[in-house]
Amino acid sequence: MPELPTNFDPGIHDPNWPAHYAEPIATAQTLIDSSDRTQQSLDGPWHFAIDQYDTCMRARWFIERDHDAEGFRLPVDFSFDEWETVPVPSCWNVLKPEWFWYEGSAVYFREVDFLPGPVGERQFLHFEGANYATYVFLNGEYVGWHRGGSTPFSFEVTGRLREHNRLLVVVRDTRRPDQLPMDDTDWFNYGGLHRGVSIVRLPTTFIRDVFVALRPGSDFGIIDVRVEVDGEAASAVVEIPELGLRQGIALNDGVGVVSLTARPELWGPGHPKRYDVRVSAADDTWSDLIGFREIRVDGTDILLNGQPIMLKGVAQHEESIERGRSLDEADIRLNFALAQDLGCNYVRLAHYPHSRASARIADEIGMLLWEEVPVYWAIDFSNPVTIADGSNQLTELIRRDRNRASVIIWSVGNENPDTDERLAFMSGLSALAHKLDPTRPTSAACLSDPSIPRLDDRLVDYIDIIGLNEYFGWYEPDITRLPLLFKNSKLTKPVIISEFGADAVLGRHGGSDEFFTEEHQLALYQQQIAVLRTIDYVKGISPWILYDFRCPRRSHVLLGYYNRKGLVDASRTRRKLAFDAMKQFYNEEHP
Ligand code: GCB
Repeated sequence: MPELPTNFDPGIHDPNWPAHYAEPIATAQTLIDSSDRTQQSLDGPWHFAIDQYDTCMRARWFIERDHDAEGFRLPVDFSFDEWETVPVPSCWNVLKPEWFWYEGSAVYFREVDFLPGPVGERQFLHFEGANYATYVFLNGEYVGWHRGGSTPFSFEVTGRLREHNRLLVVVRDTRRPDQLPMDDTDWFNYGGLHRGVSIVRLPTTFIRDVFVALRPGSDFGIIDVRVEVDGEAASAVVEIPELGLRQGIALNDGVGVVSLTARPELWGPGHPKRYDVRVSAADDTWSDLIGFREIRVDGTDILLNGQPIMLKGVAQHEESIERGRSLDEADIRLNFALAQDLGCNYVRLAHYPHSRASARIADEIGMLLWEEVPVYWAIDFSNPVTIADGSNQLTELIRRDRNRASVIIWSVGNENPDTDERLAFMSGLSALAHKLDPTRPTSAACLSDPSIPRLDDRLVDYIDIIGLNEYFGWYEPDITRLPLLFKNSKLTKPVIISEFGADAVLGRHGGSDEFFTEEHQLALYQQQIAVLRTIDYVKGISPWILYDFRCPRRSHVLLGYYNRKGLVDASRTRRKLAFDAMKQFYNEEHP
């Protein structure tokens, strides 16, 4: 290594500054189940500044060095305490017009008062979701970072909190080809601390994770429980009082499993019954409301609680025009209410993990869900960093939501080119999902070869349910070729039409052959429905998409940087003509 020149200033001359922050990294292994814990919320106003040149991390602002070794005052480029404030959670893009298109780094700062808890208490800084890379600094020290824009992560900060703390967080949403999603997507890249932040306070020995599920194939009679404890404990206890169950679990290296014989009322749309489940170990207790149901595939059928089900669905992004990706509870309930009005029993949450609250509310109202990781289009499938990131995001999602009865499918990606590298990557993710959760099928939204047309994606052999995106009548103009797709594809697994659709500008009317009109979208829906209803292995449909969403790729004057394939407009209040056509179809009798 050549010697550094004597005038080398690491704050401005070091091209390798990111390497100084490579460790520690928060992963699914360090994740805590924070769902029902004592938390000190850190939501609310945080000081905020855009940091386009990453100066905070290059020049180590977080140290807050404002005097030199001789005690002379130094000029500094930041003023954390005087910066304007923004609410957390939020996406910076929607807070000020000049931040709308900004992509890059931004710095968040706040003071945190902390009252020490009982002796032995452990504290974790917990983030529900921040897009994309998040770097955390506490009281002048680097705590660690996380990558992935939609899943939760935590850092243990036991012993590092004082009565008054200075907490600084850098969030960077630069799009890059090696990330998930990659630099090219069909949705808006919202940046920031878009979900909540908290300090989770736990005893010395605590329950890190619990997985509770009805065992598939057990005649609805066995509940499997897996408990993971951090710290010294030889056993745990699980209770489901309403079922009269209380059972000890021996722990081995902190992990224990037990099978309970029970006859729970089965959860499902129309009967979203949930049970209070409690686990205790040492001084810690954990509880959750959990529904018990079985989802499995039999030939070309999808069986919910043993009965074939037709998934009447719709796809949706996580977006509000006012709040970006920071949906509040009312937003989530409104979206599900729209889907229910459409006649849906199922929603595809595309193309990345939506918030934890989504699946909780779906559990409560009896809505079935497809959850997905952002393995979208042509990500860097052979890059070991991308592979690790993909596996980690999937693991964080599954660990967060595998107790949710509403979630019936883990999707490992969307519309990817059928290369060897992609097959290895995505078959690996499907296997990982099965390993972390043997109770749910996997899927992916596959692309057909439109020239034949035929679906012969090799990934089909590695997933349980075939997702199929097809745009006959739109990107493939000749809709009369749609039946050929099904005739030519030899499919022996259940198929969900994970997307079809057409753009229509709300209030734009014209002939059924005139692009971007409501009549054209309506005609396409009618033609699609006429074909799809005849294909016996189509066991689910989720048209693209419930409501219009922002999209920087769509500069057509009629689209105005929105994808307008919604059945409802972006305000989520006004329906287009095709809404009723789909609703009518869904309201017919289906098995
Ligand atoms: C697709 C993608 C989706 C796009 C949609 C479209 O196939 O999966 O993300 O938004 O098409 O509108 O082109």
